[in-house]
Amino acid sequence: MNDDGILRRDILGGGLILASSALVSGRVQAASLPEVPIMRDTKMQAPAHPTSGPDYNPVATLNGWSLPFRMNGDWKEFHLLAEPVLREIAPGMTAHLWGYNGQSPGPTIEAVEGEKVRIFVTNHLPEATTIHWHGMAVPNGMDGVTGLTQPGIPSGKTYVYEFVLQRSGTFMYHPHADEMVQMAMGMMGFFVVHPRDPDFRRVDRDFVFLIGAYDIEPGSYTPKVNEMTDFNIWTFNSRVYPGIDPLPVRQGDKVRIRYGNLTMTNHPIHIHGTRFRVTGTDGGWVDERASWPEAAVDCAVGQMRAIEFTADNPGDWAMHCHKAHHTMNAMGHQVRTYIGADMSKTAKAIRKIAPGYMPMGSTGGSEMTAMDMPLPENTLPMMSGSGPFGSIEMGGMFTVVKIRPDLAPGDYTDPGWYQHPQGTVAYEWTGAPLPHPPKAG
Ligand SMILES: [Cu+2]
Repeated sequence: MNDDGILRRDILGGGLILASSALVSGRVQAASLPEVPIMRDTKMQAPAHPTSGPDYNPVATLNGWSLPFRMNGDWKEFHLLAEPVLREIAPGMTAHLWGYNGQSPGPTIEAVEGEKVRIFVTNHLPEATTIHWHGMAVPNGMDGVTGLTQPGIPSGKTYVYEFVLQRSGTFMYHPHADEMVQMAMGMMGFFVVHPRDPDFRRVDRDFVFLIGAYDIEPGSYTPKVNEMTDFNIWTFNSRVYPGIDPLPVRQGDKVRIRYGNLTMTNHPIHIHGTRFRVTGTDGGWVDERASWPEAAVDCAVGQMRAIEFTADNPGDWAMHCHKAHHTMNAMGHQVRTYIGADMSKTAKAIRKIAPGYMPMGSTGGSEMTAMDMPLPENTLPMMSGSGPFGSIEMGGMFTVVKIRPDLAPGDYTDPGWYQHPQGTVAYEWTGAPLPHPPKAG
């Protein structure tokens, strides 16, 4: 118990996170606040089946976790703590964000269609906040819009939201209070309402993540909250590649991936090596006969998409936003293009007045990854991450779906790099070359 009267409990990574649901239950506790579970581990916590309340197939949150709950009679009770957090964006860079229960985004809330939920929200931010339950049919006074449906929750106070989950699907939560600032600081989370019948649209693995964007100047720690278009940190769950968890999948598994977009622009999410079907939106499940095939699907601002596929093709398959600038970290967009230009004389002249000056690649951008340029404190190279064949030349919204025949059911540990069967990797032509190879530079 802290001096503010709130019981916090740090949940250690790797544990069974729903264990606390059994800790406190029954009407005896009706008058007390549920404890506030806190997570600081940045690795995905393996999905844990509920030990109380109705059964469901839990989701896996990339670089995140699901919020433990307690049953109080037939009410499922959660406690969200809005607070400043430290979020490692990727090894080498940490940001000062605002979030919930130790992290940005906040923990995923999971419950079941028809359940009564009671969500305590304590505000430890320096200003008022609320929570809006995006996409959910709640009583109007539970909708969380400051001034319209409730007063803002003042700093230091706790408000209670109570509603019945009307339909299953994929939802989000975020503040509707000083929205531009609070969302630019990372306040958001997923709310998954599972179907009453656990066999309805059942899959073997169900991943969730939120798409976010920040403008954090190299060398600084806090996002510039007034930025409208020129962001430099493009994230899945407030992480960038190579800090984003891979998605380990067992060959033959039915896989669902759900994502929501709370940035200022749209993000076409693309997965290599498979085609998937779009099976859900903010509006609910897409009727199976109406779901449509895609290999990339755009997610507009304030939308969610659920996609599904059968993992029949083993390998390491890239999954990324298809906007090329969104798979880069901390890049300056004012840099001039010198492809095809001989910059050696110019660079020499400029170095006389600006020692260390280096023009951006005259053979393209890849040489930037090889150049190990000195970086200011607390930032990341534009592109990084090395794979079995060298630099992956990616950052930002990029990760890998790792489909393996030998993965155990329910095993979410990173299986390492794919071992390609002999004769299945692109190879160099060693016969007679073209007579005039292109000249570099
Ligand atoms: Cu994007």
